[in-house]
Amino acid sequence: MRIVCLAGGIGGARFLRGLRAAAPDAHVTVIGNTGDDITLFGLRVCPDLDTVMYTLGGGIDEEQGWGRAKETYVVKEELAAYGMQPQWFGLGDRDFATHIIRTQMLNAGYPLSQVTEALCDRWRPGVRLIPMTDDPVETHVVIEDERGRRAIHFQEWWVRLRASVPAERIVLVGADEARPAPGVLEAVAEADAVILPPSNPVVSIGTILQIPGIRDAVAAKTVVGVSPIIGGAPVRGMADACLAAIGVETSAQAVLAHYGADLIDGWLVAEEDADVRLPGVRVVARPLIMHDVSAAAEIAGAALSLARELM
Ligand code: GDP
Ligand code: FO1
Ligand code: CA
Ligand code: CA
Repeated sequence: MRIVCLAGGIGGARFLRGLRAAAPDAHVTVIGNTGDDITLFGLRVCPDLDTVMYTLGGGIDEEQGWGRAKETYVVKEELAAYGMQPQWFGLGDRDFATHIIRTQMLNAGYPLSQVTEALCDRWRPGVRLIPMTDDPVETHVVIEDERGRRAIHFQEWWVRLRASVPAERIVLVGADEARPAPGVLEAVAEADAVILPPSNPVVSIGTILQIPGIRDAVAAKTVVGVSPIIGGAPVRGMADACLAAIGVETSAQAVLAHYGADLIDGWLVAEEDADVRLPGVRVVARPLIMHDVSAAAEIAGAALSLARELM
């Protein structure tokens, strides 16, 4: 079976690890979010691609959900000692190596998709990981504070401000001119089904769907989504602050309606959300907390069964 998944960071990566366990023989292509990407100290950092790569490759910090296991922060401390800004983003020593290689390859002219493939040669994630686009895009957030109305990088809003200042708008800068990376539309066209893991509906899945051509290609397939919202709240993170910015209530029902029946064929919700309905969509309730790999595998197995039923 050929499956395409769209993925953000933690929610996407943990689901994918479950999917690999539930369907070891499936051919899985992951289209990764690059809207979170940021240039720091001259280095290009791709948090969501790296979270998927490290999680599936066995290098992730399991508790934190991002960054490397057994990480140290000597370079960060030394940069801070020089007064280098920003200091609110925690790049670890092991992680730095990834960004150095990525930046060197990008500067040499390789597209991000080839760079990602090269990095995955080491991590062997067991899936094909492709960035949604090779073109430079970045998610920016319009806020209003004592300094007035301004747009800041998504990471500054998420990490420095912890999404505590309401987002007036969330904009994927560069989206209109961006093209899907080589292989993205081909993988979707060849897929038996597309699965949307429980990634952030706005700044992960929503971002990927904004790259021209991706949403239409995905909607033409059998699509099963897993709700990242359980009982009216995100399982972790601040997805509620992102949903508020686009005027969508934080509920499994509202996220499904936001995606729409033109996109989604099957929707997995938690048992407390079993009353969710949308004409044209088959809704199935299951335990949806990814406590560990086997719980994630159960969820992925349920998503696959639903996809097979709807194919
Ligand atoms: P990020 O890029 O690291 O923020 O990760 P994603 O966008 O891939 O996923 C974030 C979303 O995952 C959040 O909205 C969470 O609610 C959701 N999430 C995290 N863990 C779980 C879980 O165990 N079950 C479900 N259903 N959703 C989860
Ligand atoms: N998240 C934080 O909350 N604080 C950090 O200092 C931080 C550093 C970081 C470094 C590399 C990386 O790949 C991810 C990192 N994250 C950090 C997570 C990440 O920036 C965000 O959670 C996501 O981009 C939101 O999806
Ligand atoms: Ca993300
Ligand atoms: Ca469809």
